[in-house]
Amino acid sequence: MQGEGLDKGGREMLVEGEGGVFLVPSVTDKWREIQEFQARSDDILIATYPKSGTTWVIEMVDGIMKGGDTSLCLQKPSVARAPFLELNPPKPFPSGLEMLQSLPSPRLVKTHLPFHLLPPSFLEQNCKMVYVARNAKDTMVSYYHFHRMNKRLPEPGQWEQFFENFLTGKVAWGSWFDHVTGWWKEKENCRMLYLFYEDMKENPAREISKLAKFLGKEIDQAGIDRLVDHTSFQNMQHNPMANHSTLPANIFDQAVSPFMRKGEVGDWKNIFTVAQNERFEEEYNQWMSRLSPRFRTEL
Ligand code: PPS
Repeated sequence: MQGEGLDKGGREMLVEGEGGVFLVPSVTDKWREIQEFQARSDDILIATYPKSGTTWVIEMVDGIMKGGDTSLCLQKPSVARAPFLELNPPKPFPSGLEMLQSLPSPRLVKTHLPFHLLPPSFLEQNCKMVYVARNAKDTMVSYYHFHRMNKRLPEPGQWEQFFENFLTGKVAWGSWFDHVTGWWKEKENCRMLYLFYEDMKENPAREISKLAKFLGKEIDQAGIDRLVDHTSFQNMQHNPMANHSTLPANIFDQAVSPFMRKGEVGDWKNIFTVAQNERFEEEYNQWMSRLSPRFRTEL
């Protein structure tokens, strides 16, 4: 994806992909290859809606898979330890598919795809899947700032415009509502651990223990303590192997907004107006039902 589907500033434009889900052309151009991806039975899929704690949970899972030896997590950037399945950046950067091909097992695979658009081999191979969901209000704010700094994503416009686009699913990877409920509905039908960002914030040691159990790894208390420390916001913020500072500014302009921005629950209160909050609640109640996952927007 070098020139087509880009706006004048070199940002990708939104396109309607499979099943009406909005994506970016660099992803839809590779759709067949993505769908034909051959998962291995010991792959661990880490799935999220964008800005829900992906990088954070990758660091936890990687540390657990390395037996709690966090020094081993410092050898490569996050994107090389858990390649992003559908990422297809301009050359010379390798695509997620290329990176995954050369990665030894057991691989960590990152995706933002909705459950129904997963390559079928993940289910055929009965892979373990970790899904992290974050409350929509904080996700929306984080995604807005990410659009400002990620020079490949579509132009976000003013906050008011982005707010509407997010609520109506007109953002890359589609509707937050469809995403979190789509994965939730499937959690008993496959080997999935469904986690919440807010729970990770509240008690990271508890969530790391849950992850270790799910992944079949025994980590002693000292290992859990090390992982809690290694994956704290402050430490990840200063860790070049986790904070994406290895990417050039023409992709992630961290001077506009750092990737590790605030890492809080409830930051939405600093930007939502009263009217936006009412509009949000109205939309939320239409989409979410008694059977949907429950979210906390403050701790
Ligand atoms: S991406 O681009 O979709 O993969 O982004 P993702 O990693 O899912 O989400 C980025 C947000 O997660 C926050 N983050 C953390 N919060 C708390 N603790 C830790 N350790 C942590 N690591 C990342 C990050 O700051 C982004 O949220 P905001 O609200 O923008 O700060």
